[in-house]
Amino acid sequence: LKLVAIAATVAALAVPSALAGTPKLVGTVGPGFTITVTQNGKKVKTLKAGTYVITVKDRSAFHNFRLKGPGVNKKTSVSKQGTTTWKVTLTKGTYRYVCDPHKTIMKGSFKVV
Ligand SMILES: [Cu+2]
Repeated sequence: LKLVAIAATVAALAVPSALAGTPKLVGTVGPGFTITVTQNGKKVKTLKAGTYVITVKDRSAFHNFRLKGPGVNKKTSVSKQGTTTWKVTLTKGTYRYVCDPHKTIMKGSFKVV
């Protein structure tokens, strides 16, 4: 039992350590009609090209979060809530994030340089 517990601990640590040093972003949608992408609590306007870990917080059962741009088109489910983590490689260009059902009002973008 002790060995199992140690193995489980090692497995749990393996994923975060592999991503250590990777810049973090947070995408949040809902519970109201809001959608944001932040880094260290500030709205993202420009980023350097590279690999990022984005934690997506989908806080509504009638919104979703989609990130779309060069090489990336990922989304959460409209009907589900929860937190998801994506590892994305961002290259030069414009990335847009939207809530698909309300994309005319729930949208934003940032540039990767
Ligand atoms: Cu929406």
